[in-house]
Amino acid sequence: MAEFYGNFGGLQRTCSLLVVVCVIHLSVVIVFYLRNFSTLARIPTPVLSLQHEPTLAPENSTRNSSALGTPEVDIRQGDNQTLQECPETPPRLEGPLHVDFSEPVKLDKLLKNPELSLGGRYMPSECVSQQKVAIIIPFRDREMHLKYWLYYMHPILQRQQLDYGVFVIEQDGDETFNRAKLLNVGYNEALKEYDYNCFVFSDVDLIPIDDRNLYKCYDQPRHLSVAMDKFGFQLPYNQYFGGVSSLSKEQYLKINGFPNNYWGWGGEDDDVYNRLSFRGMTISRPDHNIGKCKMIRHARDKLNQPNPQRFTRISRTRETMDTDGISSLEYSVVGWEKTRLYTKIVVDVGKAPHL
Ligand code: UDH
Ligand code: MN
Repeated sequence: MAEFYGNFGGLQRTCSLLVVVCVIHLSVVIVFYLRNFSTLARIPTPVLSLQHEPTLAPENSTRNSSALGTPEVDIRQGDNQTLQECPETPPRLEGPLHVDFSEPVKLDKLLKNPELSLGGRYMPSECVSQQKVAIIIPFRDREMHLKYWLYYMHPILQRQQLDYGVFVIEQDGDETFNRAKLLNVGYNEALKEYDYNCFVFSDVDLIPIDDRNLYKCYDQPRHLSVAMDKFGFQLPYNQYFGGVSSLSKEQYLKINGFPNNYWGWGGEDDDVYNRLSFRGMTISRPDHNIGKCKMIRHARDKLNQPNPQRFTRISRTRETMDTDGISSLEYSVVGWEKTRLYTKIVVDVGKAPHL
């Protein structure tokens, strides 16, 4: 009997110990849960803020708080490191740049840049970008131009603290070139990769010569290449929207994307301009000095002769825009290539219908 009570006492002690351990465990779990919950609740939601045109605020001006007055943080870097939203004016911009196409350039240093990841992806490690920017380049047989573009643009885009990816959309085959359709393909393919909310459409041969020309989206569609050297650093005409432009996802969808039926050179950018104005939007542009850019000199490509239909097509944008665009886009992907500097997607976009 004594032995039984002795054993019973031992059992009671073990049980009490077990209960104490359980209570401690539960408390630790609850404390951890509450801590994580309050951290998660502070992660900024990835919405595109297009409310403010950036003003050239003094350098190093930072936006430390969100609209609610609480600091915006990201726990991407680990438990102890929190990140602020990137400032409206990136602090490391240099202003006017030296851009020269007479000397060949080497990409070896860029290719070793540990901050670039496969597919030409970058996000600043020092802050959380306000937008996710897909840069779309229509492309065929311009390897040398692409090399210059990558050489000059990656450092600029990084100084601009953008969360970006570079998509080179190459038209396969020998049919007439179709720039706007390639841009639609780029929009569609980029969204399969990441939750992009801003799209910059750039010719492969255009480089800004001032890094204050931010490759991001604004509260109105943005024309970025406003003062090209080939037009004597002037806008050729007020409605000009060619070269480099940016549209938020919302702005792009509002116009049903770009037209798919402009084969050959010219007119597609004017069609896009018409679409924007028919949907009540206006064009946002950088200051003339900041918007200066250089185009690599080149001859007209053999398979991109001026499109004789362009004038009639431009005059019919209002009737065609709802049925011709991202809603009617058809193509097939022929191949892929991902390097540290870009994602290249080779596509069959079909051919111009014979008249
Ligand atoms: N593009 C290609 N491959 C082509 C055609 C066009 O990659 O075969 C892309 C490229 O991104 C290019 C863009 O489409 O930058 C626009 O085409 P473009 O550069 O030919 O257009 P741009 O208005 O040139 O610059 C017009 C011809 C200039 C001839 C001047 C002769 N003095
Ligand atoms: Mn060109």
